[in-house]
Amino acid sequence: MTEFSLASYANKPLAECTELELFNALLSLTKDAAAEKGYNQGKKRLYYISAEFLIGKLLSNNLINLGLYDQVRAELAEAGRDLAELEEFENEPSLGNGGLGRLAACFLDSCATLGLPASGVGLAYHCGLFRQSFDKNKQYESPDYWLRWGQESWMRRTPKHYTVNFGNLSVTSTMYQIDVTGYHSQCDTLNLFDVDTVDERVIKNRINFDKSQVAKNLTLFLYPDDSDEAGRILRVYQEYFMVSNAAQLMLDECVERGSNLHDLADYAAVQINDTHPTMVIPELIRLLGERGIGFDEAVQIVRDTCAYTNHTILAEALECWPLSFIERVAPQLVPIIQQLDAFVRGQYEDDFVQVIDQWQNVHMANIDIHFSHSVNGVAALHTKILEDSELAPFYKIYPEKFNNKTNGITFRRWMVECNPGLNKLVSGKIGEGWKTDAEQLEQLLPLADDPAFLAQLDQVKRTNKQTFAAWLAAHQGTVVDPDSVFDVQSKRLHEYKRQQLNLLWAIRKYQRLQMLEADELPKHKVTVIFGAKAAPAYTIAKDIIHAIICLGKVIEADPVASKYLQVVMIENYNVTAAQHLIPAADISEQISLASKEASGTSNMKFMLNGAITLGTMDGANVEIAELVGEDNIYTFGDSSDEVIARYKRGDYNPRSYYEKDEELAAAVDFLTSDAMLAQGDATNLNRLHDELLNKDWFMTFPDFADYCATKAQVLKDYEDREAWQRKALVNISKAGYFSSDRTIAQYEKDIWHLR
Ligand code: B1H
Repeated sequence: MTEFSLASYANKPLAECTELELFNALLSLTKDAAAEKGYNQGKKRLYYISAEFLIGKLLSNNLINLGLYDQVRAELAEAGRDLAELEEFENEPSLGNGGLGRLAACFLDSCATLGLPASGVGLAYHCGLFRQSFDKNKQYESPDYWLRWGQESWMRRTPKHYTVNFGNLSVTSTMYQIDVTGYHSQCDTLNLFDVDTVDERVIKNRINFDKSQVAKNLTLFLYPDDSDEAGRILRVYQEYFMVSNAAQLMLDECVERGSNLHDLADYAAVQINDTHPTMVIPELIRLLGERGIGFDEAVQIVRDTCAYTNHTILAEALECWPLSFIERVAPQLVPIIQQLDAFVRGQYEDDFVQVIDQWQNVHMANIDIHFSHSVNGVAALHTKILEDSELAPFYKIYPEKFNNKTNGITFRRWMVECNPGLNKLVSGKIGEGWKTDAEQLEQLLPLADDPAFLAQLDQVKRTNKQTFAAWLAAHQGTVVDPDSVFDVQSKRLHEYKRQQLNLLWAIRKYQRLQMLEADELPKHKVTVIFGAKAAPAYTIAKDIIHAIICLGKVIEADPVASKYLQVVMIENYNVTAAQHLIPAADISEQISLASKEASGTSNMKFMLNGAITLGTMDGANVEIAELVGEDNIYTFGDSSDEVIARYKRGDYNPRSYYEKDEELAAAVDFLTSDAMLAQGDATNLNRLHDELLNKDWFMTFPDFADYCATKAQVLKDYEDREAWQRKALVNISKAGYFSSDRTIAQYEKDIWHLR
């Protein structure tokens, strides 16, 4: 084992280095240390293909996983330098939108740690998810140039190039690699493809995107969901570019490892992360054909190799591309997709399961389900809904393909790295074993009756709240009170996630505060903290952000209410912000409309960090509730069965709730009150008001009363600090199930069989 010393990677004394010089020295050091650990290898390899890998900052994560964190920090400190300063300096690679992308990153961490030979395969976006800024209480987007500042060196350019043929042009790709360090284990790699012709100067004149510019645009941007029409075809180009590279890489590597291609499934497992990589199926069939394998056998080989994960039941997220798009982007796939369609038509009559519909649209998920050997949902309830309703006709045909893999998170990033105080407290009691065997956290359970330990837990939370408050003040100049209750909802802004329900609660709370007598005022101030980006073209989501920020200003200006309530919106919420925020949270808001949130993963992160869930029985909340028991979680609202039945009946009328519940009506109407209009824009506020009153597609009104009553109970219970920390302790000790190590072990055992 080499002794790694940072000083030997800098060409001057550490004390005299610029931040860039120090950062680059750290990069070289971690790369060498990773190379020395070596890479997981084996006959069969996993190719996890995903349009998103939301890896977040890598510096501390790599140092921790390589076992170098303490040593490097000490060496820096000796030279009067601070690792935290370099953590700030690093740009976050935001190569994903939200949970789906972050899940892919957690999975790679767990694969490496478990010693599974795995490659992530995706795109080297020049700009990650847009940067969000607020101006006039509204969201603005700007390009995220994460590769500036010398950080490109996390990505190593490799000599691997492939030719990808589009209908109207042919491009040469370059593969870049990022080391995925496992925790005290060997490494895996994340392979990201790019083309050298991409031209960042295109950004200025993007408005008139024209297809002759594909070579300049291809990997420029990560696509935010709900993007505009004009960008949709570029998305198909991206997808084909991604999977063609993935397929070529995989076939090359498998042949190198000894495959004759007929036995491909003994050499490779492909996990298709949502429908974005679906074209890998026809592409593999095509490439196997070029290498002399007949269609029927190729279909069977590909089916044995590929597995598909579904991440959502929202209809608008299920990809469906006009065949004419594919004709333009990858005409060579069209006859194959037509053959797959004919194959299905020959066997099944049901329109629902066809590959190409009567309007010549290609249903990507249908290709995945017919031509892979495994279809999984991401939480128990989600998988059940897929089987019983959403994909029921498929479940009837292929019951053996369906399985559940409840999501997980890596505890190395989501506790060891982001919550050093809790890490120390926990490890001091039960040792370090839980970091790779998360169920060991259960050993904390007996401490539920140890008031001294609960007090220490309280102290850790209090310190984290202070640290977060300092970060927020530096980050955006917002001051929050660490003695208040931190009530947090952070996730992408989407109507189904129902930030608007929380917003209505905050309005109601504000209205009540205005009516209370001095002796009735609450003990603890509540700080409602939101963190959320809205897709640039998602109008109502942006209206909700606008309303939240406006409400924050209204309350701030009120001398009495502002002592008891604050509403804050974090600017540019990303993985980095999450790592600051989650350890500081008291309440974890997981209030999606039941049946709509496939799993959620922030719910797991909050739980692990000792926040108490206030949530609907949706996604993985259901499993959290089962694990911690009803005393240690607050649930409310209609069940998924009730919601699904109400959608089926089609008789939901928000006005009937509005007319029956005066407080609800007052809260809704406050959106367009003079106080709000003085802060905000009438167009946005009126639109949101009307949307809720006339549509409320995600049914906030039926859950409003129960949500308010439950939240009142949460805040009441918060006053008994010891009882509260007991709940927190139970949550932490039961979080082990949600380690992505467990999830990955199940994928390995049930689907991949790499070993
Ligand atoms: C999830 C997406 C998603 N499900 C389309 N689906 C996208 C779909 O850019 N697009 O086109 C981007 C993302 N993301 C999330 O996956 C679920 O909503 C969460 O509930 C789940 O926890 C997460 C990981 O499984």
